[in-house]
Amino acid sequence: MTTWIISDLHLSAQRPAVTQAFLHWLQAEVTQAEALYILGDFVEVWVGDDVLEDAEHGAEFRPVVDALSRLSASGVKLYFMHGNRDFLIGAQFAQACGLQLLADPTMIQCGAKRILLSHGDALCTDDLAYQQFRSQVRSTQWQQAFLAQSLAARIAFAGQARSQSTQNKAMQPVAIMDVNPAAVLQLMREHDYPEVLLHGHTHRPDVHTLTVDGHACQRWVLGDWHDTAVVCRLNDKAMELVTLPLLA
Ligand code: LP5
Ligand code: MN
Repeated sequence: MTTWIISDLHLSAQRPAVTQAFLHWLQAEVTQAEALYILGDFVEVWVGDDVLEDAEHGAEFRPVVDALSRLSASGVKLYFMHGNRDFLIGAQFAQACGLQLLADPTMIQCGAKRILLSHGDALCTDDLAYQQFRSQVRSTQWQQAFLAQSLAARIAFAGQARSQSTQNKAMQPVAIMDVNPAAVLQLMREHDYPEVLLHGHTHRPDVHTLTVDGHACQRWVLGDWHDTAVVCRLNDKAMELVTLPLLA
């Protein structure tokens, strides 16, 4: 049986073709699968699960929620890990979709292979401004205060945060926005040298080989869903990155 691992879809009403491609792919491939792991940045921005109940803003997510819920009910196991755009996805969204929320990182086992899953943003330790923002917005206190605000206010804050992030990224060297090699080694060490670390976030799909304290390891990086998507297909015999054509 096949397991699929995806990340960085950035689903939004601004790019309906990507949502359509995702829904089509679920139907064509994932209905036959054992499990689907979504490793964050599933949506472009998430400001709280009450969006689902909002007549204006919830409608765009309904087809996706319904499709995932049907898949889950049919027996496909669905897992979700937060990214830096959707760390506010909570129990209500997870329940509506039939998803199980995962901590970052989470280890899975495929045959003899141990695979450590992560979104990847926590590994970008050279990006000090981002790491400071991350520790602030991942705190329970900050999240409670943010979620207590009106939906309109949260959407406005998210818009400002997106503009500021786009400006910041344009000004800093691209190397800063990749994973830090020492942070990767440390994570592998802490998790007893899994054969594979698999993450998204950087949108730089590739397979890197490395040696950590004498252990042969690999770092697999998923791609985002833009003109194409780069996802991971996994079964007892093979693990591969697969490129999906998205836009006709
Ligand atoms: O996301 P991306 O690819 O542009 O860049 C990320 C890092 N940026 C972020 C910020 C998000 O894009 C913002 C949207 C998240 C919305 C979540 C819910 C609402 C929260 C509202 C918060 C107020 O993750 C970027 C990294 C890059 O990846 C590569 O790794 O470099 O990090 C930064 O740019 C660091 C900045 O410091 C982020 C600053 C955000 C500004 C927040 C204040 C705005 C609110 C103003 C209120 C008066
Ligand atoms: Mn990300």
